Amino acid sequence: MLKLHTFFRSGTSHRLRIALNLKGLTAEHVAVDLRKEKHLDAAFKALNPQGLVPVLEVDDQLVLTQTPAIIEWLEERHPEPALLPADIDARAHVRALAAVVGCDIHPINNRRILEYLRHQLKLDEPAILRWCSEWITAGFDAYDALLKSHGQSGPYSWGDRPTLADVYLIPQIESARRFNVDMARWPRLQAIDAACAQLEAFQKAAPAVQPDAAA
Ligand SMILES: N[C@@H](CCC(=O)N[C@@H](CS)C(=O)NCC(=O)O)C(=O)O
Repeated sequence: MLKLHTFFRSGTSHRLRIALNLKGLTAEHVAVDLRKEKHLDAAFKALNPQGLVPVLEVDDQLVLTQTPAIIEWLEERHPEPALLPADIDARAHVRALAAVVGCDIHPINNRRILEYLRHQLKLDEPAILRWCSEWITAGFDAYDALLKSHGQSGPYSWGDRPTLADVYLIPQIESARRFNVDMARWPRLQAIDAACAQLEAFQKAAPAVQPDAAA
C-alpha cells in the first residue's frame, strides 16, 4: 500500500502524482498544508528530516523522500510503462531535460527560498516575481533549445509517449503561470502542456482537482 504525503500546489508533489498515475499506481493521499507550515511539525519531520513534501510511504515499512530518488525507485519497481526511452543516449537526454527543471529551476523558486527573500532580504512581491520569472525563463529557454537541438518536435518532450521529462516539465509550467510568466515565449512547451493535458494521468494529478485544494 502506498501513502503519499502531498500538498496540492507543491510542484514536486504534482510531479510524483503524475509519475504514480502514469505507472497506474494509486496511493492514499495525506495532505500536508504548507500554508500552515505542517511540513515543519515534528511529526512530519520524523518522516522527512528535511521538512519537504512529498514523502512516499510503502507498506508502512519504507519511507521514501526526494522525488528523483522516489521516481527512480518507481521505475525500477514498476518498469512498465517506462518513463525513460530504451536507448541509452536518449535516456541521458530525457534525464537532462528533467534535471533542467528539477535541479536548476524548481529549487531556487521553492517556498522556503522565497520566504527568505521576503523576510530576511526584505524583497517586495514584484521583486519576488522578477526572481521567479528570471530563473524560470532561463530554464525554459534552455529546455526549448535542447528540444530543438535533439530534433524533438512533439507531441511530448521526447518521442510519442510521455516521459520523465514531461513529469518534471508540466508542474513547472503550472508554477510559471502562477508566477505570471508569459508562456507565449515557448510555443513548443505550450504544445507539450496541451498534449499532456489530454491524458488522464496528468488530469488526475493537477493541483486544482486534489482534495486539499478546496481546503
Ligand atoms: N528535492 C526535493 C524538493 C522537495 C521540495 O522542495 N518540496 C517543496 C514543495 S514543492 C516543499 O516542501 N517546500 C517547503 C518549503 O519550502 O518550505 C524533491 O524533489 O523531493
